[in-house]
Amino acid sequence: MKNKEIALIFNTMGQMMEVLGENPFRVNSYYKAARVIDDLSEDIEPLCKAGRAKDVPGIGESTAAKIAEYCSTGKIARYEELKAKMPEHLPELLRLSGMGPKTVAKLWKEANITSLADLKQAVDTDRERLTNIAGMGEKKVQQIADSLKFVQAASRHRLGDVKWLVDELLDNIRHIRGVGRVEAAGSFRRGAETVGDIDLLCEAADADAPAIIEQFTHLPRVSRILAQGGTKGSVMLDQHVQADLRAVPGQSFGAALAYFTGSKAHNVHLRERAVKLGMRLNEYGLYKLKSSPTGKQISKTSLARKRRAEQAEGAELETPPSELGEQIAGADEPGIYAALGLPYVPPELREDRGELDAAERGQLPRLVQATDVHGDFHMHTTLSDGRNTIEEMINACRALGYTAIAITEHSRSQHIAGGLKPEALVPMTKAIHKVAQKYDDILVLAGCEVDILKDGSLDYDDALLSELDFVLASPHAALTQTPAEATARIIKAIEHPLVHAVAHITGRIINQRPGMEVDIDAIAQAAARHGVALEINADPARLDLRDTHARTALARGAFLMINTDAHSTEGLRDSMPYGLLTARRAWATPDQIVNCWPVERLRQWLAQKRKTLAAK
Ligand code: DGT
Ligand code: CA
Ligand code: CA
Ligand code: ZN
Repeated sequence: MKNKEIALIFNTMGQMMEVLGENPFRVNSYYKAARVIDDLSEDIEPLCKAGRAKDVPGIGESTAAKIAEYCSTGKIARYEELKAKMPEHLPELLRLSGMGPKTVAKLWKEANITSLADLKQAVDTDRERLTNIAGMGEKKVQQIADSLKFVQAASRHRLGDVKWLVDELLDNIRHIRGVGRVEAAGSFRRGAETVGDIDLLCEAADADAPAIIEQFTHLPRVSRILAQGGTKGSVMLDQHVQADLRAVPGQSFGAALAYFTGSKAHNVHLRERAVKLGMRLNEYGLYKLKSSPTGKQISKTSLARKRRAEQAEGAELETPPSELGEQIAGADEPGIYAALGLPYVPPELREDRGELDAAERGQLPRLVQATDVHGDFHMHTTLSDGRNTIEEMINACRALGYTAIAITEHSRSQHIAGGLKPEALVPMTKAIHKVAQKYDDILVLAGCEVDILKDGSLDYDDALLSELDFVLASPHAALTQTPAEATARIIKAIEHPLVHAVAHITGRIINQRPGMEVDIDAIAQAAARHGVALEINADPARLDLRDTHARTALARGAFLMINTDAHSTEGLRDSMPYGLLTARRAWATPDQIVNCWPVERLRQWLAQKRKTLAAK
């Protein structure tokens, strides 16, 4: 779905027009279009193709035409025009919080500051240049300095924000002549919650590589070529994300994929293992070392010297080190692990967190996978702030093959999110059960996402909570507590006899707010003791518990739940993969995840706290 990216472009165009001092009325029509597109639950692209985009309130003929232009060509001429009217990097400044278009215009016109780099330099070395600008005092400059720091710290991209971009690039590359296998590597492939840049790999004959790289550097989304060689291209995309493509021959594809998937620390240990076995591993393949003329193998020190020399010239070697000996693996990844005497290590585990030792001992976990998931226990409907009805959500879950779900509306304190007043709770339960009765292939729990208040108490009283089939407790406000306060707050909720699970424990939003710091070990122990499940929130902006927290939770014997927190039927489907990646990065097996349990086991677990449900 391109809604988000299109909305972002319209918003940026509005800002650029404002920087250029264009007619405020026209500027506002761009902002309005951006909001409408962002809020639209339908996919704008097919709507546009069917000529119906202009029927959406807030989208006029000319906006619809621009959307159509974008969908068919990947560009909007008006946007390109605006870009041409200002310094290339000026729009970067708009990403700073508290930096409106008017300030950007002043920085540009009055102080000749045209990029984040210029601004940083002025903040660091020449603040007078800024305070000389009309209406810009010391306080404003300090504010700019602070938000500059945050933007720099948040220069990594959320996995969910780049996924569509990676998919599109892979598809583009797959269609270039001479390309064989294509994969994304790097932190993206490892399923990390954020990625620094996108690493792509394609299989190609040496002779085809330069033309492939040439086409890659001229893809429609490329805003700038950072580097271009015969086998490697590096570009900046319109979305301010860097992407690198390397073309490698088939017999090296697996070795290159392993190398560029990383992590660096995992690679280092894998290479050490190769050396111990008298082999040599690099991005071209796995080689059995040749004996030197004296009959001895190439010494470790000469290998180390060679490796240092390679690192000095960067990760890219122009010629394979054929003098090393016979290549024994490298065409595919499993072949490399096998030749090193190891089972295949899934990319999500390659963080140097003990995976090679576990592999060697034959103790890698049987990681949870998409087909293991039969449920989702955190979702909202039109009863609070969701976009779809109870029935639509149930049917979307049935279409996903789920056998158990929970509908969990917000509680009283979340009035902006449509939190339910106490008297609305029992009618809600009845409404959910009434719809659920129609379907005997799915267990639908009438639940609630009850706020954990500041002091750890819950937002409804016990009598009311005991009317529900399922209680999910989560913190939403007062997220700046100290670690001790936050930990005590969460543990108090875990100890509450009516709570089944605790959701998004820290309340963080990646790149937006840090959330609470908690003692995850203490929380995990409490959860294990009370049979309370801890949620991995699958929303790619949250992923809270994060991977390392989730792993601690499992180590302490707590169960996990992967929940989408969906506010629409699309959310059910689109978010789950990110929660799964996080669970895999936590080494989770299906047995440890409530979503994967047979309905009988789920009922038993719920019944520990709700004897009535077992009887139903
Ligand atoms: P990122 O982009 O910061 O999210 O993290 P990665 O893991 O994608 O790192 P990146 O893009 O710098 O490099 C991709 C992979 O290439 C990395 O995971 C391991 C490999 N790699 C890159 N440079 C080196 C190096 O100097 N030595 C070794 N052993 N591996 C490297
Ligand atoms: Ca990367
Ligand atoms: Ca990279
Ligand atoms: Zn929620």
